[in-house]
Amino acid sequence: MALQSIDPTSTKAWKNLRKNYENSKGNHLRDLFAADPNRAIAFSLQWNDFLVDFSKNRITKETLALLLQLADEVDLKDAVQKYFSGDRINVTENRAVQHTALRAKKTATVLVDGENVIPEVYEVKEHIKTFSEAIISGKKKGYTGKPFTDVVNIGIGGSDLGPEMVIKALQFYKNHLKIHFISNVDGDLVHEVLQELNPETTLFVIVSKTFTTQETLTNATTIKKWFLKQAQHKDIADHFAAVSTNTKKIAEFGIAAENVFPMWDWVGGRFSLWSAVGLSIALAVGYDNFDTMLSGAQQMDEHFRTAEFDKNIPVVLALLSIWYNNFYNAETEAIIPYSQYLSRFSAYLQQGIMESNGKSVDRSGQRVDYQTGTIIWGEPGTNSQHAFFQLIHQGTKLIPVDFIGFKKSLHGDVEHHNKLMANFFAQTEALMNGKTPEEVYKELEGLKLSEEQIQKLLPFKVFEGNKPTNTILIEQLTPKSLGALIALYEHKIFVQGVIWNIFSYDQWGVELGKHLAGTILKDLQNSEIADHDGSTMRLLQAFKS
Ligand code: G6Q
Repeated sequence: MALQSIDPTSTKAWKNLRKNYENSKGNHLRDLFAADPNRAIAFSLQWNDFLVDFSKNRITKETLALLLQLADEVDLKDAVQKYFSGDRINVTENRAVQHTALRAKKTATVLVDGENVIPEVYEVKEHIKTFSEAIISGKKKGYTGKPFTDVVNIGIGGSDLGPEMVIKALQFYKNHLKIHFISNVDGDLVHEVLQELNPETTLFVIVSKTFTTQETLTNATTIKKWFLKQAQHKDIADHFAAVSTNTKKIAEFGIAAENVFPMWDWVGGRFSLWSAVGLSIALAVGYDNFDTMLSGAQQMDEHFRTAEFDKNIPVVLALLSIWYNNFYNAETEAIIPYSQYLSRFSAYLQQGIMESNGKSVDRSGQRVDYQTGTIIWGEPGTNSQHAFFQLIHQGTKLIPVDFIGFKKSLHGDVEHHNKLMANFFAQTEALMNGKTPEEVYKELEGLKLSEEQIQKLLPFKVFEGNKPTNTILIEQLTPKSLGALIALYEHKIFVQGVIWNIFSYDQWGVELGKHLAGTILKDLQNSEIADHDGSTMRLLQAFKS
């Protein structure tokens, strides 16, 4: 069954949230903390080894109660049930949304169109295991009898960003295989990567759910030609694997049947790293680590599915995001992990969040008259402190930030880790407290500046503070905690989509891009240019001249 269509702005909660916003927008977080010493306890959640502190948000208990009421009024409970039970909630593509089935326990039953998909999921997992173990151990060899040293993942968007992010995130757990990513159709990238490779010892994994994506097929074809300069056609069977729903096209490409990994149309590209799309992850860190990551996600699924909404991390974080997006008119959200391993995490979530919730038509087909999807951006701390944090501290825009940090580092260098985490805590504290004119005055007085100098400098050194942050403090970056962290944001996306009354699992904007280039490519290849607007015409002529 499809999700219900309820306009969130028609709910009682929405109207009361508006009032709550008007009454509370003048509050300063500093005062809220002074008024309630237990605020950090009331507004935090402990789940397994995750501590989520959301007390540094511009909310009162009443705000949170109203946000939770909003979730009830749009019947989030019903939506969650449909999300997990294989209903075709991706209505515009007429598909179920079952990436959670990919990490479900073997004993689970997940029905898609009346059929339990779990046995098939586990069959593919077994294939990922045997294949990756044979490559890692050197049992499976290249066409000249040498073990593999390099793996190239050829895919784009959802068939690239997830595996790339996770392999960076789990670098500590990596084995000897060097993993490369070719996504962009930019030939300079392909040729740069190929220069580093020896065809005798390289495995190519072509990942494309549809196996029709121009970028991926172009890159795969270029690579195949390069490979065949040294190897024979029959050697393709040892060196190429493919992940796709389109088995016919894979066969046409010449991939051996035993190297074909199926995918399902009930898994969206941006949620597919848990499937065989994550084959390069299993190759990089070993199947057991890949599977542990899945089990971390499964635990988060369980939490999301069963925890009461006021104790439910994805629900609470989604509601807070809606609070700023729809009441404070904040347009962007930053995600700042204090771990260099998570350097691609924000870019990965950028796709997940912006592709899913970047919609302006509601589930009844009407244009919405309220804001939906937030703009996501971010880079790891502490580097970002030395770059764009200035704007978060003193700019004119309100930017809620998620700070993600770990209690223990992986290499165990306590001195470094304490310095890293001192910055982590200091930033959220400073963003909240700011610096008052009185404090700045005292500071400048201490520097023995004249009264005139103090008055001149003072306005520039004041920090308003009151900048909202969530702190997600996790024990350590492990395959398990990473799996749970990714799943947390996946469910946050779902909750926001439900409340905004939009369809989160289609991506017509991406599909548009897949077709647009075709016409112009003809203009570039042919001598004649078809009719275009004046600007495009002039640019095409300049390009061809
Ligand atoms: C993801 C999107 C998109 C997709 C790529 C690659 O949710 O649909 O990013 O993953 O366009 O598509 P293929 O895997 O079909 O090549």
